[in-house]
Amino acid sequence: RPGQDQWWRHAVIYQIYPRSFADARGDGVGDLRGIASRLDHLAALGVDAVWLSPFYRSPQRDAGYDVSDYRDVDPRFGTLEDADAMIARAHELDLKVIVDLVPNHTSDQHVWFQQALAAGPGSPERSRYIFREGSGELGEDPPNNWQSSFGGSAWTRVKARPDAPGSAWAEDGQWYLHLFDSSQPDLNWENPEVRAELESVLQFWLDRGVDGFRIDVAHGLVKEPGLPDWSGSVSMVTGVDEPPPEETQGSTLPGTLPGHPPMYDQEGVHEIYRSWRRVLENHPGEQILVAEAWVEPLERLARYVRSDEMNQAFNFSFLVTPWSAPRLRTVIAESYEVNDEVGAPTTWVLSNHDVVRHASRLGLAETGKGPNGIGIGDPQPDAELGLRRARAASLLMLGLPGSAYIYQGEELGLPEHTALPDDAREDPTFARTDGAEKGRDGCRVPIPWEADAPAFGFSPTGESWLPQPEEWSAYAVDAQTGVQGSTLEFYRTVLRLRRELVLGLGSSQWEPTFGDLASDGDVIAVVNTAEGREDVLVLANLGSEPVQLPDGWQVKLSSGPMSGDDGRTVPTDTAVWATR
Ligand code: ISL
Repeated sequence: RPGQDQWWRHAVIYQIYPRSFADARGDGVGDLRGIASRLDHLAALGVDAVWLSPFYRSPQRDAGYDVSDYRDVDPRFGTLEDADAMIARAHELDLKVIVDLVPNHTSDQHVWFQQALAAGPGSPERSRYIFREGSGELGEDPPNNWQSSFGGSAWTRVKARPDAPGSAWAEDGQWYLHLFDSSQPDLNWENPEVRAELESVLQFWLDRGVDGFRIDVAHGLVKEPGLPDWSGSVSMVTGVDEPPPEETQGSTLPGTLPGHPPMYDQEGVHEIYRSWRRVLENHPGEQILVAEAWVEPLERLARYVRSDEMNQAFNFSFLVTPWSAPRLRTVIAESYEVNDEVGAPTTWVLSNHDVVRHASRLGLAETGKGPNGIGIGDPQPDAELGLRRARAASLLMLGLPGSAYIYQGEELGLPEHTALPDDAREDPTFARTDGAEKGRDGCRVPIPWEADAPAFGFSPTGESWLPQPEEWSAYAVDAQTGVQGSTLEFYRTVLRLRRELVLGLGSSQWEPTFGDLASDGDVIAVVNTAEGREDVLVLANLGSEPVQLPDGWQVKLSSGPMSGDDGRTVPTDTAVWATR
């Protein structure tokens, strides 16, 4: 089958959030040795690859997305030797390893930023970042009105060094740009030194044997020249209905589009990734680049995925779509359409470390809101409804051709922790919005492994950097193992069948039997077909009425109990795989 040798075209990739996966050393923070010791769980689960959020040296102001040394492991997570051992263990288990690369910004503790502060305005050291004079008569206002994704201005003024009042630092008064926390200064990608350095970091991890990179904020590296004011939204780059003019397609010049945010999705980013793809291609084996880019519409996102650019991009359009059959059908159809054009598979994703876990998100009465900081807490999600829909959504996603991402704990049906005490929260969003946004800690709570152990087996000492809810013993891996109908056993079966049937590699068509239902109603019905194996009907009932499985199809697997005398009725909020 074409592409079968290209593992990433159909891979199921499991996201590990290192600080919350497994803590071998007992300090309450997960680490690389902990990960290595638990990889057999993932092999048994049946995934093809793992992606690890950053474990590099970092002051952890944004949980490691603030890197102070790209070529070292943070002591909280272990050592470079631990990283090597973890990669080796994964490969022994036939699991690929994708690491996170954070090229948009460094930590303010990175030696480059420290040098930039010391060297002062106009220096080559400052030109690795985006320093500007302030506006207003005395430069006392930020250079423009850009807002940080975490709240507040995207600019911070260089402060006087406390031990040297009146020093050159106090005088220079420049501001630096940070699209995220003030501890995450944005790099200047116009500077060739920045480009060379990050390519060398890619090479460093390729040489350590990794199989790919997830590129953080891949749409953010290049900014529109002049840094013009912007008052639109930046949570997802939208509003670009027109493809860019022909002459800017594939050009290396930053393109300016009307209604397009000046800090995201500029044309100039594509040249960077083409260059990276060449770095990967010059390395033996088949490593991949995955774009984390909150870009809509899907046509625009697909421009990151090309044979000479990224291999994949997270399909966040799918993730943010509420529980509505017509809307999901549209996104699914468009996902195939735009990706077919570039000859790449689409991806599917429902949860990650930045969004409310889908077992809770889908249990919210109001489903129209965005994924970040949605009204969790008010009203509280309906846990039972959320889990039922989450299992249905996962069965739908994993039955569709393309690669799929799952986030640690979703295989356990873990909900969002909605009752974290405020003083336990670490996400900078919470402080930067004065608590108006609760932040992303609720999806980052350490994993329960053993129902009866301290910290549910996350850590041998019972420590846990975020408190785990008491009722999580029921979600523990050991409590679900071997239990028929548990979410964990459900995922294991799903992934085994997906592999056996090679569902990731098929092509898809809407099931004609459903006629109007499939095109207008509350049912999503897709037939996943591929030469040399049986067709699989993937059907999800999102409506409030049960529906009958069409004639000629036999149930292979369902996300919840089927009903009807003959077991051929698909209840509401349930999905099913069926074969003829
Ligand atoms: O505002 C956004 C862009 O349009 C965000 O959606 C942004 O793309 C997203 O928050 C990026 O997230 C990633 O980078 C952050 C980090 O905090 C997240 O954990 C990471 O996934 C900064 O490195």
